[in-house]
Amino acid sequence: MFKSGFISIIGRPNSGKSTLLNQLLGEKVSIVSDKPQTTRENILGILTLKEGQIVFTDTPGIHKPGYELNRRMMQTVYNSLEGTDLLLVLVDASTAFGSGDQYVVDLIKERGLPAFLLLNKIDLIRKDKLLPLMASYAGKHTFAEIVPISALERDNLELLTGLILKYLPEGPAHFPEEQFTDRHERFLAGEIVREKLLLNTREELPYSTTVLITRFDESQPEVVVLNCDIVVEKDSQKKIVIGSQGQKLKQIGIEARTDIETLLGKRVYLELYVRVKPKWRDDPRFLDSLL
Ligand SMILES: Nc1nc2c(ncn2[C@@H]2O[C@H](COP(=O)(O)OP(=O)(O)OP(=O)(O)O)[C@@H](O)[C@H]2O)c(=O)[nH]1
Ligand SMILES: [Mg+2]
Repeated sequence: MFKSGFISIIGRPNSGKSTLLNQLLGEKVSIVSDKPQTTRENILGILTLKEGQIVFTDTPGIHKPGYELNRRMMQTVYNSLEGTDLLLVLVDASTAFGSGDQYVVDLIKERGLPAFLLLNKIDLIRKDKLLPLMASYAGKHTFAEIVPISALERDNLELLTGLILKYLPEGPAHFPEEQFTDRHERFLAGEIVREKLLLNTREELPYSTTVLITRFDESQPEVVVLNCDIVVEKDSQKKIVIGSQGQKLKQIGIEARTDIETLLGKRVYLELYVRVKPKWRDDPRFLDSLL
């Protein structure tokens, strides 16, 4: 009996949702960083096994929206709950339960969807903390399963895949076997630049930058030519991204090019520009243009 279904991965920012998706697929479809609010759009990850096809949706971290960008990110999370067979709710087991986590629990209760609670990052906590933590979550909601995992170290991921298959209905594959995401290479290339930008910046910069691929030229046999705008909100931020003598931008470019070459399996010529667009996070037309 072949099974199939749609599964949303939800949780607070930084809980490890994108790391989990990449590890489950064995492919990098979603960028990861140590800064919260890394993922800004829903990204599908498709896992086809002999027993069935699991279509995961990686979603932005659930947070209180301050800007129009963040309101849209949250809307994206709510959209992902429609037509979902099962939720994977990630929590960071190494941080204390707070009001943000309560908000996530309330959201699940309200929607009434079957949900697994995944206690992630168990590599960071003492073994004897685990059982009390599982018991405390069991008291907050009737989760279908509570599974301790380490997405980073792949702990319990096979067990998790098995449990997911158990809960999925019988059904046909919705995507071809070799397809592992709904996103095209142009989007993934832009995300890679944004990931390197996040990894190389601090404080408010990760939140106030975005990336636009303005040219994706595959017409040459040997090399793909990419032009990319890094958008910031202020001149001072532009200076930081460029760095003294252009060092920071150069570093971001080198790191991004290497990963994009791996993605495309071709040499890449990548040109980065830094552009100031005041208040872009509250500009609906600009935000529309990012999609
Ligand atoms: N130690 C440890 N770190 C982890 C684990 N899973 C994820 N991380 C780290 O946690 C940070 C956040 O990971 P992401 O996968 O970007 O988290 P996310 O939930 O997708 O975050 P947003 O997209 O911002 O909502 C990164 O630094 C990861 O390397 C884990 O199992 N153990
Ligand atoms: Mg993410």
